[in-house]
Amino acid sequence: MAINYGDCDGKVVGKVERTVGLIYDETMCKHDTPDGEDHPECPDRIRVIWEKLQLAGVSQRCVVLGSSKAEDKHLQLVHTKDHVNLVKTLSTKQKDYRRNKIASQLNSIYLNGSSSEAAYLAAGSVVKLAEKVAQGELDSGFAIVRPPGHHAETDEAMGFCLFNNVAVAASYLLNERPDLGVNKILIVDWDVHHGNGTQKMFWKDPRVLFFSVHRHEYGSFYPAGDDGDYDMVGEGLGEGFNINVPWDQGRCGDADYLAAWDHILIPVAREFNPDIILLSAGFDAAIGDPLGGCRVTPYGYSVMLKKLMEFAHGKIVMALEGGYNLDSIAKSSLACVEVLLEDKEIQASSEAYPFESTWRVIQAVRKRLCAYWPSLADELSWKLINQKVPTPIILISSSDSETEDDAQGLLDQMSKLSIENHQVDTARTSWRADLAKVDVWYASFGSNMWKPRFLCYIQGGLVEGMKKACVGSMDKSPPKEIVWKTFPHRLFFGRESSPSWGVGGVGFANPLANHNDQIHMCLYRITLEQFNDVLCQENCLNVDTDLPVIDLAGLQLAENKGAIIPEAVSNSWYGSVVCLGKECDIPILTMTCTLSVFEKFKSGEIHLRPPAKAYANTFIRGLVEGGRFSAEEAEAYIDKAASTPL
Ligand code: X5A
Ligand code: ZN
Repeated sequence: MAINYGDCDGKVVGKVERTVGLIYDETMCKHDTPDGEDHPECPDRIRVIWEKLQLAGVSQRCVVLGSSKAEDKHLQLVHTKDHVNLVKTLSTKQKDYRRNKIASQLNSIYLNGSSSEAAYLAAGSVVKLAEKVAQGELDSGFAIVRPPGHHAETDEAMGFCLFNNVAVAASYLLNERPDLGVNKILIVDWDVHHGNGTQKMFWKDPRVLFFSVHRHEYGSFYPAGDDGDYDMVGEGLGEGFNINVPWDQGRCGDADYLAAWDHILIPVAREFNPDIILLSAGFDAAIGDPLGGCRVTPYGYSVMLKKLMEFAHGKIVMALEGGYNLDSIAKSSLACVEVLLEDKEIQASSEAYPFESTWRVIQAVRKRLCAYWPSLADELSWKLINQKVPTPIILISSSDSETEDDAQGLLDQMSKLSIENHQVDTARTSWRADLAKVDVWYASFGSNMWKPRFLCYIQGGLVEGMKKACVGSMDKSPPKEIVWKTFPHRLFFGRESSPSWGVGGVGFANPLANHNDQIHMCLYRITLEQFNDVLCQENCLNVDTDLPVIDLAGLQLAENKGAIIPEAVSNSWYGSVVCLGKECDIPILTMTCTLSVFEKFKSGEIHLRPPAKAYANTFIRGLVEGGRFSAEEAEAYIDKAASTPL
């Protein structure tokens, strides 16, 4: 350890600077999109971090190490031979089209001639750093690597990740280096996405305590599904050694993350007493991140890291995962390395308090895990969770959006805004109560005509053929009545693919009536609250919104005008709510594309396309079970709609 002496009130005080390793290699910047297209996971991510550390004079105080290629036998500790070979043979000699084909069969992956080399360097560098920290040559370190790793599964690349860098390093220490005496590893994953790959790799392994805090939103946030939920606690000997903190909304910030630290992670880490900590350090929960929609500040990251330094004698290996706002990730990284160097006194406290939903999640996690970790057993005090909430609400889209918000701009906004949180909270709960009192007919004309599929939107879940589970409505009561009706609108199929059904068109109705056409619809009597939740799910929006997409005034307007385009869905696939009339004095609503999008279908600017097989099957089942059609008639109806030009 290097010791700096500073002068303080005439007395000489010793300040210990810890030995911090950094790994950065420009070669990892060569992994890029094959066609030069923009992508959030871009080469500049690691460049800006490295430049920031240099400019701040911080890298100069660290031990800078060269990168190193992972060995196949180490990769195979967590990956299959086939997967390692696949990545290995993405060599420069192969033609782009072959790589593009491989990439297109994977979820959120691009590949070029340098991807293989970068992936080997990313994994190898984390292994190297972990080894040096474990053996005491370094106190801690940061591997500034890409591609990231935590989504990579044993046998599959996904979510911008090729090899699971952190998992390879953990497995290397445990299985290949008994001499280093690492028997227990805590992996902390603060990337905004769930570390699905890492979770699975150590699912039954009590030597690895995996902790991931991430946006989950009932399974709708990437990587989607139930894996990231808090009841996924591990199995067999590993039961209790997997901890997920699944946020059910975006916008979480320092206060929310620190509450998860103070009331889950830190007490558990104290009980587990790790020999080393590996940190899946994605910075996409940072304020201003275009994918994350959360608001963690560099200060927040530095406190979270500082709190981890009380364990394992401060042996912490940070590995970069996600993080897509270049400015945010550079600042957050700098704040973290400064903490590793131990030259930052952290005392500033945040003004904000956690969201109510944050306490709900934390309490659920504690309850689920207290059998394994006694320190989680106590009920949190009423006083703690009912602290006044002075955090201003910023009305920005917090979804997986492509817009890049300037972090400083947001901070400025935050300090100016002073909307009382409880006003919004009240609005949020009361719109549901109000709209739950009003019934509408939801007229479905696609796969929703099959009741079990429609029920996914009410009760959550999925039916055969669907690629992704639905969240369901907040009100899970089934429809009160079902009737079938025929309307004078055109049915057609278009767009390339859908999240639910994969490649193939999905059904639309022309927004305007046309007396030459007929569309068969299944009408479900549900509440206007449920209709809102269906509308959100059809448009890939979060159902847990502060305001309804269509309120009573909107319903009135739709009845009067025949159709409305609610602001929140105006740019989505089903951007138009059409009123088809009334049945028993209850308005009949359907959702379809807007008129302007319909014009684009007509002109060919947006493609018509026959439905995906699984989608068409569901559609047919609905029509047949509705009792009006034979399977042949249903098929003919679809074929005609799919083959007749608009
Ligand atoms: C490492 C990471 C995110 C993938 C998002 C895909 N991956 N939509 O942040
Ligand atoms: Zn991420």
